[in-house]
Amino acid sequence: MTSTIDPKAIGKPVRARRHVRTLTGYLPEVDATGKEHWPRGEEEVWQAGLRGVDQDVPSITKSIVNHVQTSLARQAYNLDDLGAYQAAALSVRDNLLVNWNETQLNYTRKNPKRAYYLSLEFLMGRTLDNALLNLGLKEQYRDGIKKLGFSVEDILDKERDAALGNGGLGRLAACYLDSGSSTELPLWGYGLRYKYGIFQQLISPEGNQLEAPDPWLDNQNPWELPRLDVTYEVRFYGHAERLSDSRGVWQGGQEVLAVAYDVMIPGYGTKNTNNLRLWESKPKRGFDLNSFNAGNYEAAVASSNSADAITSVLYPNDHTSFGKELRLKQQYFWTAASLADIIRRFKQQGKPLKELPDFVAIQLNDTHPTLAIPELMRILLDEEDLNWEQAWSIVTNVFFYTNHTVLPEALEKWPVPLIEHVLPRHLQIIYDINLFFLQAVERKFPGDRDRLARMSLIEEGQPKQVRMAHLAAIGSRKVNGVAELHSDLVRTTILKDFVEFEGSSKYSNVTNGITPRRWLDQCNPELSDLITKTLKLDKVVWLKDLTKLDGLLEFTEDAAFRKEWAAIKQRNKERLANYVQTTLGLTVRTDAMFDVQIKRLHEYKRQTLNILGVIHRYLTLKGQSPEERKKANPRVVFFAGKAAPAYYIAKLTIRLIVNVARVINADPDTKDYLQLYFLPDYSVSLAEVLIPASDISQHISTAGTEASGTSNMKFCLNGGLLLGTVDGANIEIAEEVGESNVFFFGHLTPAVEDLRYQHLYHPVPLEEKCPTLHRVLEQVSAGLFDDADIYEPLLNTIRQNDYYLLTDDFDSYIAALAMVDEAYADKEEWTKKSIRTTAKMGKFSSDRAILDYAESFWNIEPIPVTAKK
Ligand code: NBG
Repeated sequence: MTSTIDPKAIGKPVRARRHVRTLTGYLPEVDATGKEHWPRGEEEVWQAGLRGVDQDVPSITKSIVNHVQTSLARQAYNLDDLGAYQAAALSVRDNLLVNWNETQLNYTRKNPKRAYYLSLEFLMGRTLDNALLNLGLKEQYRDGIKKLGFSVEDILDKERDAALGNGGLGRLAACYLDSGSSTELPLWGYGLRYKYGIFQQLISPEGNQLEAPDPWLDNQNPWELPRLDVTYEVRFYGHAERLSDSRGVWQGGQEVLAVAYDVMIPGYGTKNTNNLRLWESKPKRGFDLNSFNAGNYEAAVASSNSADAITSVLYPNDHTSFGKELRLKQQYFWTAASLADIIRRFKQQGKPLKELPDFVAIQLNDTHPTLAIPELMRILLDEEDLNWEQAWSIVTNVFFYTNHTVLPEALEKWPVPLIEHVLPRHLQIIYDINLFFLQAVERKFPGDRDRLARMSLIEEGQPKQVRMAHLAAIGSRKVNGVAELHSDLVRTTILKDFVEFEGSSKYSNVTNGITPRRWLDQCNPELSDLITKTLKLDKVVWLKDLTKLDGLLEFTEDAAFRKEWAAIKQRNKERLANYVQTTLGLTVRTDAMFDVQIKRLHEYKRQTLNILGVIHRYLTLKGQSPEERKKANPRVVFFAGKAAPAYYIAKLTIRLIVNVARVINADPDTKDYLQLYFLPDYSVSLAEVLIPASDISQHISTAGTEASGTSNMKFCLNGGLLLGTVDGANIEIAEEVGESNVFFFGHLTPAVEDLRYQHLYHPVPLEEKCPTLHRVLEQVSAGLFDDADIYEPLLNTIRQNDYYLLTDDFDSYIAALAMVDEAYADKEEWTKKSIRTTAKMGKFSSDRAILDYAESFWNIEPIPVTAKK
């Protein structure tokens, strides 16, 4: 034997890679009689070694101690809360994996059609509490952890949020995964394992938002299972050539490795545990050895760095489209790896590819995964040798596309030269799709050139751009919006031509939903218990069929019940006040109405309207005598939310809120009647404290701009009332709970275009149009809250143009706030409204929404693992 290394062999696998049976998707082999035979060793010995889900306190504490001792290599005397959290989490994970394995094996055996949810964002929040709830082990862990000398609350608090998302779109994806497992659907998620999630928001002394990285993986992440053997190679750049019959080849460029990390998604009240597979990028080879040998160390590590960069950060942008190469690479990396994995799983069954749509449905969450369409075409044409018609027919029966916004600035477009550079073969395919598509349009609407230009996948200009929403629409079997109004707007505005061409049945609606497990039972346990007691139902029953909440209606007239209901709200307010005290050192009064607006900062969401309303209230109070003031309804106003780091106006709004808070909270004349807080670093966990504490919450977007909203559902489910515009899911909430239980104001969607036209062509000076708002702006300009000039750019968006219609809606907004005050004065009636609101939220469970997708789109069915618990 010689120890000399052959340089040519460096970096090459020792032997050709063979497909080994280490992946999921295999079944035991059967003998001639059809009986499964044990693959190796003594079956009894194996069986004795296999574990089930721990059920009793002694097994649980044993497992936790075991993890302290082995996984953490610590002892009782050097274990802190974080260590206890980690050990408890690892023991929970063991249980999840037992169910996960069983679920996956069951799917393999039954081989059903499966659905895959492709989302660039999954805003999961914390896992431990949810996993315990879904496993039905909350009480056992509470007892066990106590016996080990820790408190479950302290331990839960040690977990960091998995914040792999920006806002509603990412949180919706997380709710859908929970519901997919809870309804026992064979549904997997595919996403990216960002090393850094959404930034941490800090507020400087001047009130500016500062962004710090979120290194959420700094501590070991117990909720993922690295699958270092599940890897795919993903190519970028290089060159593409066309062959005959629409086929092509793509070679050269850079190859990057995608490595799978699996996150277990337990269902509630079932063993079904689905998978969220997140990809991490890795250099295919750590070093480019040629450069390394030539002494060029920097070039050698450069490609490794660029490969690692792909999954290093979540883009913190929200409702913007931006032509960044790295973002395009993220999108392709993720869709290519996910498709490769899906096709591998399908092919393992030995079925012909034309049957793919019978076994696979892929949901595109917004346009971010649209490259999956040309990528599947590439695989089918170039690798599987299908012809164009065969390939296109498969593609258009596999994909489904959900649109989440009609805002023009958020509709993704990619410059043609960029796609050509990064994905040359895909650009050819996109051009081919476009040609065939436009030829068909031309046949239906001969000579209508404007229509062809409007519908083309390619927008003319310098540079030309690929319109991803058009590609997603024509490449999918169904397209939907996320609330009735929004779906109507999709059909009548951004995709109108497509509806005319393809017919309206392809374009439908699935109103969003939220998981009542996290958004009621976990965040508001007292209310959940009261509901269980009152409905006289097992908790599992109503948490899995939320329409059962309807049964609360008959208790609205029950004074004792109302008292309990109101007392819980009060304790939730105290819990929030306590949070503010411990985190910010500020004392919040809890005998006032809690008024909350929490969401990403964006002009269309109109936090500015809210803060200007607060200033108006402040000025009004200041102008009153102490006697008059005593009649005021005391209010505490909370804001929380992040602004995209480059969104100047949104950041200025934060600054204004923070500085108004500083002045108002220090004013002895008014501070008993009005307090204002901006809570930094909004997150899922913070939402879980804020939402149950709200008396009223604000959802006040310009009509027609908020596709759905999902926090509106969360507040209402927790008995908070809604103050909003006639927009998104607010409308459906009002339909359910009754208009007398919500507070609506503002212009309606059909009026918006005309108002904008008036602003541009027939402007009326603000002092005439809306003197109340004029007075507020004057005070801000005069420097009442900060340096006089700072806010001018923000105020000018209102004075000039006013695209989001603050000047049109301000007066009715103030009137609506007054109605809220008046209604709140009658506490009994308010509590009735609160009960009625919760009672009518059944429609908004994400279980309903996911079943809707399963039945009307994906055509998949529940595949229960075994009998329910
Ligand atoms: C957001 C909408 C919300 C909606 C969520 C989830 C995007 C692009 N859209 O109104 O603005 O609730 O999606 O559907 O993030």
